[in-house]
Amino acid sequence: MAFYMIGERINGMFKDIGEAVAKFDPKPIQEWAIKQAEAGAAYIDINVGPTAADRVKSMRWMCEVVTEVTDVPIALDSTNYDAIEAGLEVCKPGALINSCPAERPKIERVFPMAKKYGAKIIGLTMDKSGIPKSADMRVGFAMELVAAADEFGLSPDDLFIDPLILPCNVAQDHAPEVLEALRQIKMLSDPPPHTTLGLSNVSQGTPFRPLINRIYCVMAMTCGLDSAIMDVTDDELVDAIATADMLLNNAIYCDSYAKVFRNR
Ligand code: THG
Repeated sequence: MAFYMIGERINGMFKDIGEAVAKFDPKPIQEWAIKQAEAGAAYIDINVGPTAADRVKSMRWMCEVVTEVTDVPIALDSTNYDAIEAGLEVCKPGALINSCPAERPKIERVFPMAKKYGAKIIGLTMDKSGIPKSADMRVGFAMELVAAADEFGLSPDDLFIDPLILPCNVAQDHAPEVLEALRQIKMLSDPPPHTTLGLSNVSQGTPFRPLINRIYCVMAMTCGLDSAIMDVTDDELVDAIATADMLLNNAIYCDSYAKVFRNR
């Protein structure tokens, strides 16, 4: 089991990217694509952000400009499935759809689309009524998503389950529930689905962001986390992941294991 780092930085919520999307200026987007690829990102997340005028047009354009500068596959981050499909049309097979909740009409739109374009899916452990608190309810939604993958002809390797971490300053009680959900999600099927988190969510609004991200990531890895949408340019976070991966015996020890992880 290798750990997949998903670069979070090409998101219109960041000022430089939001401005680039508004002006259709490819430069900051391509610079961040190259920087995250060099840092070892397995996927580059693309989110047009909250202010994009036309999400379909912006997503297609952002995918095109990223594809021009790197072969690293794209994670299409949107709740607008027309925008995701527009992106898939210009991406190579092997993209990641971010994301689909455990809700029937949405599953019926997204899962066949993944099959058609040879994409993988991040499935969210939530439905119309929002994000549940308990591990048990998160696992229940994960079960529905694992069953849906089988129904639509996708393998567990095509599915990443995201049990949805929230900021610890406002939803502290969710953090241990997410860890327990991760443990159980890894027992739902054999082979199990992948797991992921929007890691930076956990520290939003706190003054100790890198420390909280790094500690929670390692804790979650011991519970079965095998990917994260994260700041791949945070060297201390990447080194912590490389070390945890080695100590979990997922990667063979060598004196330069952290370097090997980054250059893999
Ligand atoms: N699950 C899935 N996808 C996701 C999330 C998730 N995509 C979006 C998000 N959550 C993960 N990506 C980010 C990107 C940035 C930040 C947090 C999560 C972040 N941004 C700064 C902030 O809000 O403070 C912005 C700072 C700035 O403006 O410069 O923290 O959970 N599947």
